[in-house]
Amino acid sequence: PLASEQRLQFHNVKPELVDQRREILQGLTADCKYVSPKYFYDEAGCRLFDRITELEEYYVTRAERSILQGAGQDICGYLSDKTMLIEPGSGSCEKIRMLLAHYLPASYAPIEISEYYLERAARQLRSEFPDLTVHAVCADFTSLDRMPDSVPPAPKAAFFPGSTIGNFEPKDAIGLLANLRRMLGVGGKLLIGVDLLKDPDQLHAAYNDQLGVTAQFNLNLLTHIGRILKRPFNTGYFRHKAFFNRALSRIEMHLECQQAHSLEVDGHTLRFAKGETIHTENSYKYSVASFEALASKAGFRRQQTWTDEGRNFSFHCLVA
Ligand code: AVJ
Repeated sequence: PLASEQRLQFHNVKPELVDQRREILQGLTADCKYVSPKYFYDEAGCRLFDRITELEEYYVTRAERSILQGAGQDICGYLSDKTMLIEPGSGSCEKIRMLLAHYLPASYAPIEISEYYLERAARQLRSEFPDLTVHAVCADFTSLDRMPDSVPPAPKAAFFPGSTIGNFEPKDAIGLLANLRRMLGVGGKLLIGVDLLKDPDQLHAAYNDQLGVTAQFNLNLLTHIGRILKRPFNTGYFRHKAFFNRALSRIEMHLECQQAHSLEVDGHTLRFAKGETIHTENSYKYSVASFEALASKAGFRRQQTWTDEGRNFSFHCLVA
């Protein structure tokens, strides 16, 4: 048996600050300003997201949890205990526990951009599952096309819950899935959670909660990128805006500027007009058929699908 410290290894391939700055500035100087939703998740953002998952209106996490609770054993039947289970965007590693209750993979490799989330979650998990080998990878999974060399090679399966895939425009979602398929190899399994298309009022409410936690989560992105850019934003100049875009089958989140102003960053003048928005997130909603079509463009075949009782959420086993 491996010593305890060998059963938890950290692999750091975190993006450089200069690259993050460049990426953010590229979005803020575009005609339609945008920032990638990965910048929601600094320490404060991770905490706010955890609060979102507990909101009355936010059915997503509850619906997926009920699937994993009810069908966990069945789902694990599609996995082999000989594989390394990778999880892109593992966050607090909350959901993997529902699988670990039924089976132990050869190793578990959470991939998370937030060091804060990753460290805490990996240590916590190791203490709860002493027989689990964990390779914690601090990385931006959107630009990871293979595991770091320091991670030992192994046959792989992937766990990608939470409808994180919904954050990506179809062409990027296909690119991301195709990357995963390459990492998994032929016959590799991808267990993926996908939010389902539903009543627009229910969708609207889930991203415009009464307590305003989603608004805080959205505005916190400005605080986070202000820190990266070393140039604080006045969050008071912006307002949370979220709506369902029916034609594109997605929730859009924006930060709407309430007062014209400009900001000097790294020799760029960022001008914000009143009413102009920074697009911070898309959250695509699929049917089982539309998701199957997307996955097949990335070379995956749908093997099995589970949904919750309210048919709010879907969980699929795809095969590479
Ligand atoms: C983590 C991307 C699935 O799109 O519902 C929650 C993020 N944004 N409330 C989602 C989110 C606003 C969430 N995902």
